[in-house]
Amino acid sequence: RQTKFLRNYAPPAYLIEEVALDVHLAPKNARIASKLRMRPNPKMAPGQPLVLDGEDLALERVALDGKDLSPGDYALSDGSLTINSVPAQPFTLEIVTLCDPEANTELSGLYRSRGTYCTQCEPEGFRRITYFIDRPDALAVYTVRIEADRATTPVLLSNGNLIEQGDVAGTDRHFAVWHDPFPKPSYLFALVGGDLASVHDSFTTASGRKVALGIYVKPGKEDRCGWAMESLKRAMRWDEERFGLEYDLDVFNIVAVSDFNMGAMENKGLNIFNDKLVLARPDTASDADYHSIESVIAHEYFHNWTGDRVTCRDWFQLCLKEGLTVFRDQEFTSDVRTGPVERIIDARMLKTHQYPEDAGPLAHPVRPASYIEINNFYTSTVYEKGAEVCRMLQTLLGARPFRKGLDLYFERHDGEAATVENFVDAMADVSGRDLTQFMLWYTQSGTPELACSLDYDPHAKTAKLHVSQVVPPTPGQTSKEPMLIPLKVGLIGANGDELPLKLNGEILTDGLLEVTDREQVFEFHDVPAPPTPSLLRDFSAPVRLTTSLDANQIEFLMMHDSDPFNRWQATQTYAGNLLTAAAREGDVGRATGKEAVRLAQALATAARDDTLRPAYRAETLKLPSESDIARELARNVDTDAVHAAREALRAKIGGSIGDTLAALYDTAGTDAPFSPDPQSAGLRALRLAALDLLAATKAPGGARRAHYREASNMTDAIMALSILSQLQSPVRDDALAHFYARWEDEPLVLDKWFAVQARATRPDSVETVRALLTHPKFSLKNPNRVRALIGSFAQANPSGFNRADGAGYALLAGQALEIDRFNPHVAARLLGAFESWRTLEPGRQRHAKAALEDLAGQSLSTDSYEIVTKTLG
Ligand code: BAL
Ligand code: ZN
Repeated sequence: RQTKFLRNYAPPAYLIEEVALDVHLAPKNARIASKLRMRPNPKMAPGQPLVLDGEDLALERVALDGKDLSPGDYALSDGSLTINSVPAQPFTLEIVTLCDPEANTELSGLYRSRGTYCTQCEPEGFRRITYFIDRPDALAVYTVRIEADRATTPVLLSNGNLIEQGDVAGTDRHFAVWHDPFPKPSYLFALVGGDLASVHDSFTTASGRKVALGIYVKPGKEDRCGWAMESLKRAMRWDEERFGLEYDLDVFNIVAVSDFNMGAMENKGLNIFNDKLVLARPDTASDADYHSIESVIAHEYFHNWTGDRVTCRDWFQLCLKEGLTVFRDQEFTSDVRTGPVERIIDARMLKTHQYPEDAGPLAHPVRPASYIEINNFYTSTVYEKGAEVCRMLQTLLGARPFRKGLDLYFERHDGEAATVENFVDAMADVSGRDLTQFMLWYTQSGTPELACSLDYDPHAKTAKLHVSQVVPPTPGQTSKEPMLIPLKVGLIGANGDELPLKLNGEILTDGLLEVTDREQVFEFHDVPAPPTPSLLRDFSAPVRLTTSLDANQIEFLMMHDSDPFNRWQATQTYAGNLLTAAAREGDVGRATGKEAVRLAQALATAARDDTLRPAYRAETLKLPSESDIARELARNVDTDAVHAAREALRAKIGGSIGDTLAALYDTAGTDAPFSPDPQSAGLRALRLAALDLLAATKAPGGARRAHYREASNMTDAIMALSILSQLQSPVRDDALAHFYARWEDEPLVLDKWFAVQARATRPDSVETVRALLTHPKFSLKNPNRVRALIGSFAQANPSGFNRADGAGYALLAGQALEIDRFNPHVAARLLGAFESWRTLEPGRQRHAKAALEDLAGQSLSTDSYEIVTKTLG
């Protein structure tokens, strides 16, 4: 269990220029013959041993320049093959290995599930296919011949373009040869073999290249590929228009598989997807699924440039491709949907997942300086905070210079493995800015805390904005430097008008302030009357903002802020203040007084406002989640008190503005036929947000309005089912039984059935989940099912998971331990649910700590060991 450090980076001693793989697929013993054209790296000291990574492989043959090596010429260890003496000139290395795809339950490397062979090589899976220099800065050109049984495995795919295919004479086998002309690291290698159906389309790039597009799925699922294909074509066009980036091969294939550790994988020219993020039909997929499919299809496609054409030098630079690509997919989704709504969704996601990570024992910088197991660093910090860092660069530089910076980055590093410094240098060079301080966003962990207050001087007609920043200590980083924080602001007059921002004799047209010091004052001039400040507009930086605004000012912003993000944020802040007070004091009355009625009235006004998009109005109706409240409380959290406070406020609002909510639920978009487009989805979201509040009331019209049986699409059905599943009533049991009977043979839909029950906040939710673990349709081996049941329980049922007697922790720990024996990646991710245990009240802390200590005493994979020991701290 070695810790790897960024500071110890050294280039590889040998380079691989060309790879020829000959892969003979067989369920139990796949045979992989590789022929590598190699040479010593001229930048490194000569004469070093050649060390190749390898894991779970049976070695059959090693030959150097055509001559077989004997075991005395090399050393085999657990994780490597070392050849002590290789030529100082270019040489050819041939290696033949065997692996067992069916026994590969880690789902890393080459595996076979449900009859389909597929690969997952990021980050270090290629070494489970053949011995190799399995690191991202070893780029090579690949030619891959795949051979398999023709009847059971008719489809053979790999990266790049298909150059040859045919039958193996005199046998029942066939082959295909794929060539990828673009040098790539091994983590982007992919191979698929199976009995798959496909749908095809084409896309002509701006410069006229006709690209054949294919989506491969299990036979019978072809009718669920339309949305993914449309999303792909939208993404391809958008990347040309927005960033001038065209696709570069003749083929772009996507394969959907049912057993996959990740969401999807950006292998060059052959993206492999978790089928959850491809397959959609109105009766099987919800609007949330359509949204995810669109954005992940785009994300993986965008990696073709940010990740594949320019890759990462080492895994410490993971944010270079992931943060940037998330930023790009967010921009895409924002353009093809409702921009402000997407900003809200992204900010909420960051606050829900990344802020707790940044505040807990697993905190790490966007570019980590060390790791034990890189699989544990595919985190919200690397991805979502990494995306915010790119967004801040765009905000600080402006959209055009940012685009120029990106152009320069591609010009300089196309075909290379790059670093964060390379990216930021390109931005600095095009803008002429010194971005040294900005680099702290990549190296300092923790969410900066920004405190703002405004002083108005009626005589001088000035408004002074006092800003102070603190970056809290995090594991391994006790003292921090002040950051460069883009702070977008506005001043709003009493009548709701925006006031001009006069600062240092100039008008600040974009409202952008740059905070650079621990304490700073910005003095605005010619301010005619006391304004209300609107701060951190458009969520211009991933910080925690505290202000001196009182409830009246926040209410004013709920009504008048012209910045849609902040107008929404004002509602959240107002509700959040009520909820945290109620939860902290264990007094639901704090959440149901006259301020709650004022909030309800403001929500009703927004919900009825036809000038606002329905999707935006829906977001406004959603109260802060239980995890939002727990995060704001930060210590001594009693999850039952949090739940009680939120339920009380929901019921109060549902009761206070029931007529408005009922009118919205009964009318908004009900007569239109189903379409997954953003406008239609927005109308459904508004209806369902209204239903959610109505259902909280104990009145007869409450939960019974959830008309599960009348639902004509999955969005309505799953919302109704999730409301009914909270009840203690035969209505719940009937609905769940009906759903099961209808969908028991559709794995992705059945996942929803498991998830809905795991999320339902009921006193017996631990017992419900335990019972479902023994359900015949449950399997620990399928990551989607595990995430649906155990993951939903641990991540989306705060009061069930954190039950005061510790039963939820014991459940998670026991299941994760079992999974850890065969799939460490999935187990370690589940264990991330313990990350906020120190914020809980003492009783729950004791139980969580005991569960973690018990785990720490077990024999764990490296993945889980790192999470458990760091979480214990
Ligand atoms: N590279 C792993 C999957 C993704 O983030 O695209
Ligand atoms: Zn990605």
